[in-house]
Amino acid sequence: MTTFDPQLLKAYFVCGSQDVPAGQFVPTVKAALAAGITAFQFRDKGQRSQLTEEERVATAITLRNLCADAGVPFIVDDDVELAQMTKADGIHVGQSDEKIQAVIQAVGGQMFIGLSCSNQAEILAANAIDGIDYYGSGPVFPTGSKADADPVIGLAGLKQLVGLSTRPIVGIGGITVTDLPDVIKAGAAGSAVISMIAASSDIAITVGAMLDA
Ligand code: TZP
Ligand code: MG
Repeated sequence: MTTFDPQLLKAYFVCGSQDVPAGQFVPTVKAALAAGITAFQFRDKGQRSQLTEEERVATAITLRNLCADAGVPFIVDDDVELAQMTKADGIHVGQSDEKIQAVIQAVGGQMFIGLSCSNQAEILAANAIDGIDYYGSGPVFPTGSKADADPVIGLAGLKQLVGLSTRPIVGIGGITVTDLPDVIKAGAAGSAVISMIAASSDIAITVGAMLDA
């Protein structure tokens, strides 16, 4: 079990098969790991997923092992069973996913726990719950990667949530290379990104910019 360290939020790659061209999920994550990402979240979901349920589990195991070899925490989005099955280092849930209290009951102490919080009320409610390690807040900017994304909060909104939070926050949503320093200036511990890495023409340079921000 990897203990939680806020530094792992610095260059946080979120990805599923729906985010990359056919057959490119594992190679893209491999390239991101080689480039030095500090965390990987397995988030394979929705109608655009290219995987069957069986392939999804097999791919999760493959990526779990690649992360372990690289010494990078493997985090599962929104699936307690898959997180337990893969002995994930962490799980990330949204406000509308499996209820956070049930997730803490199920896997608290076994893995670290992240919760999406996109407004003041959600941050304040989450602060009062023991057993959460970090918050993911956004979308900071408009995103094309999540159909049901919450309203954009902007850098000012991110800064406000950081001010209210008792826990480290990773910014998410529409973050591009030029935004990275601003996300850190707003007080976030790092950036969580899909397309910045998944659609990058040079993953080593992109991840390098995340680490340097
Ligand atoms: N949660 C809030 S925005 C988002 C998620 C999963 C999508 C982030 O993707 P991108 O491509 O970095 O905007
Ligand atoms: Mg979710």
